[in-house]
Amino acid sequence: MRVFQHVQDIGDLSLALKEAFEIKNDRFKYQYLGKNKTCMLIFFNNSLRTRLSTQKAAMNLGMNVIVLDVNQGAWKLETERGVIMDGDKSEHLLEAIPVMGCYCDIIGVRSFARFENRNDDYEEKILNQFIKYSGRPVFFMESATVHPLQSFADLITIEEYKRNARPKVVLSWAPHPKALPQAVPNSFAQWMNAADVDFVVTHPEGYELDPKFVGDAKVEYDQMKAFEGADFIYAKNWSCPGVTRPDDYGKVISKDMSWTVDTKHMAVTNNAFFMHCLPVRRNMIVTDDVIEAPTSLVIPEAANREISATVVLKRMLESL
Ligand code: AN0
Ligand code: CP
Repeated sequence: MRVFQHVQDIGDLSLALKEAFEIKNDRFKYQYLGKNKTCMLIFFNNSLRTRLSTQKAAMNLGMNVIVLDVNQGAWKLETERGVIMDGDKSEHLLEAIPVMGCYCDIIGVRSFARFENRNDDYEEKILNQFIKYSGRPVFFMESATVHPLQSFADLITIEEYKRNARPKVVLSWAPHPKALPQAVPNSFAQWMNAADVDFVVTHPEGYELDPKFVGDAKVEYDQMKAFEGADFIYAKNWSCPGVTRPDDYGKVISKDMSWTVDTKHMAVTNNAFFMHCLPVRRNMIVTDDVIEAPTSLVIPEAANREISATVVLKRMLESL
């Protein structure tokens, strides 16, 4: 595997899940695979889980790890070609990327949507430059539009906890004070569409996800109706994707607190498990009661980030 961006990159999902459980049973099974190989993790944005779980995954495989927080200690980077660099940016991404590639075998990059221009975000301008100029396999650690390591961990979690062969999985928008990217819901929709689940998306009008990711998944605008009989509730805020309201791309267009997932919402489900990728704002996205209930999977979900990252790095090492 040279790029890990979309669900298709991991190939057959049942094989990927089989490999995930094999690694979960013995996470050091491939501890010699990465000997003398270096994994470089580049962060343009903050992270707790991705930073820690991906380092742990690399260590499980015997790799060396280098982590760079671009905004702390590196030169300020220009990303646009053709700019006269007489401002505060000392280095261009077009030199920085191949330089980074010199010191490692595999690169992971986190670079969120900037919300300046929808096309730039949805064309993955930054990550595509890493793919083109680093000379290394590149895995996405949340880009402008996708967060595949999260969705793979979510799929592993659903597989572990499901109580029937084809569970009903509901992706629900929930309120948040600041504009957040669409990467998590985009990827979650893409992975759920590929998995054997009954998938429903619910959000207020204007929050329609890009068809490239949501495909022909069922969209139900009545949140309570969507929750009926659900086996898994996956809550997440996202800002306006600009599909039905192009001028509002990246904006907060609703803060409707009636969408906060509380016990009243959970009562109409099939005793559903609650999921969220974290970090989560309590009593905005979900109430204390729901996130603290025994049916809350937020911690097992985070734990599975180590597993999804180990599978992805293993696949990349095998293709070096
Ligand atoms: C990010 C987001 O919503 O995409 C990261 C989630 C994994 N969340 C925040 O910035 C709070
Ligand atoms: N879920 C997730 O990716 O968390 P971080 O932003 O802390 O890495």
